[in-house]
Amino acid sequence: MSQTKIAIITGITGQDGSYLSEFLLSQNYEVHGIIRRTSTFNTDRIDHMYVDPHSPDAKLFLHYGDLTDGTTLRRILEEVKPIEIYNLGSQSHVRVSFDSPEYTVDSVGMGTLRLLEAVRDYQQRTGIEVKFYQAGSSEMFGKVQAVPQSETTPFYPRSPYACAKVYAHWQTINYRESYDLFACNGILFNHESPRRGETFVTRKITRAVARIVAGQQKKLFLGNLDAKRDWGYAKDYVKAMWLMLQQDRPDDYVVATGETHSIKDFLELAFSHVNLDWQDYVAFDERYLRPTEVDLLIGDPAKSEEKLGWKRSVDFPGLVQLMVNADLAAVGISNGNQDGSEDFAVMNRSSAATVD
Ligand code: NAP
Ligand code: F7E
Repeated sequence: MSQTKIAIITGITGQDGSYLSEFLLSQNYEVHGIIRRTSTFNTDRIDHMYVDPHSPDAKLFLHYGDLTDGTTLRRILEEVKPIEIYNLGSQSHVRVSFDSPEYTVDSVGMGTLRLLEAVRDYQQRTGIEVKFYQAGSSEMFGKVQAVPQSETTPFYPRSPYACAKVYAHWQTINYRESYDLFACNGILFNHESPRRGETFVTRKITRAVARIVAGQQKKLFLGNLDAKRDWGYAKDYVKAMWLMLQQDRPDDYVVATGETHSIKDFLELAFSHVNLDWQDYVAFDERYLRPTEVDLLIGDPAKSEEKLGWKRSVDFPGLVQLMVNADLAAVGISNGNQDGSEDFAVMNRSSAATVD
């Protein structure tokens, strides 16, 4: 009988953590997620997968922990004995990282170091290999030094978040080279979905479109509309994380679509999907500007496509449509297109408050 494959995911309650859990469960893994204790439930995105741990069918287990708490990370590693760790936990909002730089750097930078140290000690003591995935970001390219950006493009981070991700990136490489860890950096460009946090620009737009159609919102306040991003579908991107850990040798990979679009392009597609003109609804608010902006991101996915056999399944218009459709479903409007409807079941929480 083959041994159960066990994985730990930090950040399991986030967008990517939820899709990765679904994917690993579909590959017959036992999945252990690290969650933060909060005064209200923060498990909406994973509740549909959760089975009472007393049941013999349980394959998803949750442990309280935090990337700022190294002792607990070590304890969970010792208890769970994983073969793979996916480090997705982070304060991931770039604008917020300017407001809370110390906490951002602690969770993103030091958090990664704490986890790497735990893996190093566990592996050296037991001789058991634990493969490690680090959730790197296209934000590390910041003020871009080449177009498109690939694995060899120099970093120029432009936020506390991006600086911390660069630190985590190099620590991951350093642990690979110093201690022979199977540690990989995914350099993932923006990836979105109906499960995207409501304060990231894509979801803020698609949620506003649905609420405007439903008569629940009149205006959408945004910052810089000229920035360009390489946007893909999150469900596609978590497969690339897993593929990296299935290779013979650890390495670093860019995951992207190879296309770039502005916020205006996204607005145009999202509003026209419901026959509205975005210019009638969008207003400027300077509080959404950042002290330093990342103007243009476009990734070169050639290495991932060639070495991992990875390919995106959803194009830019398809992504916008499935996000708008899921948010329409969340306010009780069906436009006949079921794209994204399975995510409506997961994200059925249309708060009365306008979140921005
Ligand atoms: P997300 O939706 O913001 O989820 C972040 C997760 O990290 C949540 O589960 C959150 O828990 C958890 N977390 C936050 N602080 C933590 C801490 N101190 N200790 C432990 N867990 C903590 O982010 P995502 O979009 O899924 O992204 C996943 C990872 O990829 C992140 O590291 C992000 O920086 C990185 N990344 C994302 C993108 C993208 O476009 N989505 C691109 C490149 C890289 P709560 O639910 O309790 O808040
Ligand atoms: O901003 C502009 C904003 O917050 C995109 C994270 O997952 O991807 C994400 O970071 C652009 C920026 O994502 C608003 O100025 C305009 O130029 O959706 P975002 P991000 O900063 O690209 C990377 C890859 C990550 O790693 C991060 O974790 O949109 N923008 N008006 C706005 N952005 C927001 N949030 N809100 C606005 O009102």
